[in-house]
Amino acid sequence: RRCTLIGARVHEGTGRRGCDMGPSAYRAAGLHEALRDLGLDIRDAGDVPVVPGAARAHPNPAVHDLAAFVAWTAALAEIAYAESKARIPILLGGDHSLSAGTLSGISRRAEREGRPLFVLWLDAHADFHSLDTTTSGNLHGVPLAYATGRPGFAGYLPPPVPIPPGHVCLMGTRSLDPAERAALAGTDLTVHDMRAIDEHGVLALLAPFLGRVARENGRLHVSLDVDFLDPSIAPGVGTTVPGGATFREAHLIMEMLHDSGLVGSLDLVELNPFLDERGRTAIVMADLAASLMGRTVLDRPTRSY
Ligand code: DIR
Ligand code: MN
Ligand code: MN
Ligand code: MN
Repeated sequence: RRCTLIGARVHEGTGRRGCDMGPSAYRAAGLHEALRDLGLDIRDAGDVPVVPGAARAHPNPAVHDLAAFVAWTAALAEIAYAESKARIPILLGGDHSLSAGTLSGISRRAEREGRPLFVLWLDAHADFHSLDTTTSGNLHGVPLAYATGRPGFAGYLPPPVPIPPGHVCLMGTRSLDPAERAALAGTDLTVHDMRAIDEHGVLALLAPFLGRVARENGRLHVSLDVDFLDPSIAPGVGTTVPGGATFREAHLIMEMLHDSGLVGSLDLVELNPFLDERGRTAIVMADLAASLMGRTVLDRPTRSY
């Protein structure tokens, strides 16, 4: 299998500085070497150069750094589309606003392949605001709404090939704003909140979704936000929320994803090295990526769900 690491030093989508150091931290944590040691053909494309255009205003006064968001989305959509033709792009963030770009590029690729695109969103949050509903104005809170074609982006970003909300599965959810909760209620997105993980475990929740992606010959995109994890194991993120996934819950998800053979692209987002403790969050995230790409303790027969 072949993958490409793509650094996306976007930080404008959050309220705190430091996410722009994410790609360097993953490299320092040995992500490239860990994947190479799995026998993967791995290429580092370096950091995508993006220069935001002139500032853009929005009727919602909370919205900030819209010009940066527009520029990053366009640039990352291009590279995600190109790199997903024959390789697995791994986006090294950078805040979660970058996923608006990844998902645009990958959904265009999936359409071109004639395959349905499915998305697994591992996050404490739903990132389901539109430009009109965000109250923080932090655009890391909007990428999933944009990619699923919700209204509220016209005139600012090009319309993406919309991902059907029914093809999206959220896991780890534990912080929703009222407008997101209302918007989610009107869709058929699958939301497995932390309570569902407590009650059923990740295996029982994830297996049916992977089974469906396999049956429909889908392409799967995984977006892993650092705050999916419990802050006790992953402190290096600007929006920690208590009660997150454990180390083993997260690894089991990655191991199942590897076994499924379905993952075609991956975002590692929201790492803030400035808030991290001696790189430990970067190392946890790099280890999770290695699990997803096939690192195991024992060899097991490939499993289908
Ligand atoms: C909140 C927080 N829903 C917002 N979102 C975060 O600002 O829109 N997403 N932290 O990762
Ligand atoms: Mn997020
Ligand atoms: Mn989050
Ligand atoms: Mn369908």
